[in-house]
Amino acid sequence: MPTLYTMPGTCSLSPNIALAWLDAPVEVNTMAYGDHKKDAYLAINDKGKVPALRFDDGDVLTEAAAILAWLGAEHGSDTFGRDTVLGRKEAEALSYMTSEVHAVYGGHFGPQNFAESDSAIEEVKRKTYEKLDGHYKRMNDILNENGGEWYLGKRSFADTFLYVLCRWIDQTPLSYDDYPALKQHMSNMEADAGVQLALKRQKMKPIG
Ligand SMILES: N[C@@H](CCC(=O)N[C@@H](CS)C(=O)NCC(=O)O)C(=O)O
Repeated sequence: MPTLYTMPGTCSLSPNIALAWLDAPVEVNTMAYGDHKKDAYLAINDKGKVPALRFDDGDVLTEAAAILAWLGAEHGSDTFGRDTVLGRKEAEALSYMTSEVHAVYGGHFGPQNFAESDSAIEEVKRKTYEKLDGHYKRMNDILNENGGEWYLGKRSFADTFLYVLCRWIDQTPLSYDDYPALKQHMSNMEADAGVQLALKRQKMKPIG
């Protein structure tokens, strides 16, 4: 059986929720924070990041959007990863969330990777929160335009990654009050049995 490697608090929660929704035969290995930089895991994913999906033959798939695409193709029904309008929009949303929105969080989690002096680091952080605010407003609008329950109007893997991104708002100076549809989406997700199972497997608690 393939193994999904996760760590508490991380974006690997997204494929973990997807596994729960599909009831897919994949084992979840939740590592302690720090194990992702140890030799045993670096031999699996030399990027030292989660998620990673290791297959029985030793092949490893990294990148959340790619893992979700594989899950949809291998274990999904008509709503996950198929060539429908929803499937196309799901791929678009996941690319946007992982490569645009998640990437901006580099300026929050590691501003020292972008600047050296204290004042420059402060500037990086200020610009990071400005950019994130723009992304959250855009996602809040999209959610509203699609009826407010699911990001694309119907449940998709985009909801799993949106939930991860919304949890992180809590760690920034941004306020949930500015994104009411996203706040409601978080509560809806936390009422879902699959989300609750994934949180438990990843040693995390609901926050909405
Ligand atoms: N582009 C990757 C990003 C993966 C990533 O940044 N994972 C974070 C957790 S959300 C991580 O493992 N960080 C640990 C580190 O960089 O030390 C993806 O979409 O899967």
